[in-house]
Amino acid sequence: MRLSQYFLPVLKETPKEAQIASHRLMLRAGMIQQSSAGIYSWLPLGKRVLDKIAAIVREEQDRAGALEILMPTLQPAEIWQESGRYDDYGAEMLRIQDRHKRDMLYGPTNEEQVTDIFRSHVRSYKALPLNLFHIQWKFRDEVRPRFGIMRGREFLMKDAYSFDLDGEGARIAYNKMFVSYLKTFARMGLTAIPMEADTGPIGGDMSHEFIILAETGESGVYFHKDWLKTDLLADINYDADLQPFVDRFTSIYARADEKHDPTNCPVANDDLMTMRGIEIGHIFYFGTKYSAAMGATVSGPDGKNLPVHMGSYGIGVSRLVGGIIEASHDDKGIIWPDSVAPFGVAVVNLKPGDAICDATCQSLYDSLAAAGHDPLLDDRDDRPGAKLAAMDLIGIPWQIVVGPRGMENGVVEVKRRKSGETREVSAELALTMVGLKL
Ligand code: 5CA
Repeated sequence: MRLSQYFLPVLKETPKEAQIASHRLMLRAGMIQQSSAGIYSWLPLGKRVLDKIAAIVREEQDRAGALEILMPTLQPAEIWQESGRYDDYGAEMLRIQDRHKRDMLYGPTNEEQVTDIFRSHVRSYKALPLNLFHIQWKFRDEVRPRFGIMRGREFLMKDAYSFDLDGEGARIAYNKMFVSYLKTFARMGLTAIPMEADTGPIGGDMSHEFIILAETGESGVYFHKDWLKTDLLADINYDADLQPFVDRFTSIYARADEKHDPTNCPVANDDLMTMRGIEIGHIFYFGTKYSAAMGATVSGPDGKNLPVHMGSYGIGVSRLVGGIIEASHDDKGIIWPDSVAPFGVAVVNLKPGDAICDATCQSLYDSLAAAGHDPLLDDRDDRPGAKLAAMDLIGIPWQIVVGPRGMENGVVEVKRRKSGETREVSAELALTMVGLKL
């Protein structure tokens, strides 16, 4: 992508309305624009990051055996009346009437919708286990939308729904999602701690929130200090029994709760960490709550009809954009992990119009593009300082800076955004440094 032909409306001033770093930086880097309270447009740079995050989530859901579908944003009120949640959900639900005066709603979640799909088609336990997911916009009329896309009213969620014959099967499905979440977040450079949590309006018997630690987080979290020492990632095979692996994580005390109850805490005060965190995922096992209410039954091996056991598994895809920035930024701007960076490499031409600079930049750009590295070429006519500051602000992980002085000695400058390290090397070596196999 040539920056001269791109739409990157960066802001020089710090927007006053933004209270936390990720919101400030997303506005300054031209990633989003507010449309109304808690509702945002995604501009080209923001959209690229959102898509990269969604792609990682999708890949890891696939690996864990979940099947992708796409359910609508608008749902009929009837299925929510069947489950009993139409009235319970209250003012958070955006209710709409169509021209025929039919009651509809903009989905805050999809348990009812997916249960309706299931009961229309599945009759026998032989079709189980089944896990269906989608990545779709949700609407919740939050009392206090804030922190930009972090607590929006409209937001992008991955939600998966598992169907099993019994509690034991459901436990296996839950464990698969549990493990896939750890993998998903690790691929984005995040350490997410699974914490026992309340089930809220989704309901159910068992639930874990996946939380990344951040001072600006909205959740109060309590955990044993040993958590900070755990080796979080192990290579895991989904065919194996995942229970011992999951037990290893859940055996160390960690709880997401607004109020800590010291009388009920198994951890001694000296070992307890009290912090704040951002909830980026939440998984639930709720048994037959929806299947029993909505008649989603299958015939078991003995021919008896039984309601299926279900779980639901959410990831805040749009919230993750903010969460990753909270976890990875400095006073100059965003520091994207390579896996979700909007562009993997920026080639910065400090003197567009200079024949040697132009030719070197073009050749670097072509090689990077041919190798699939998502390069961004800053070919704008602007002050060198402003151009370098913009690349740091938008957080490009590798930057290759080409200027007339370096060119006299046949070198370009390679900069790693994360460490700030720079090296003067030949254009060829620069390509190897950013990961090109020459
Ligand atoms: N049906 C279940 C699981 S699929 C569910 O809705 N769970 S949830 O309510 O916990 O939401 C799942 C994830 O969506 C949360 O972990 C959070 O990361 C994200 N999320 C929830 N509310 C918002 C919001 N207002 N803005 C941005 N992200 C949100």
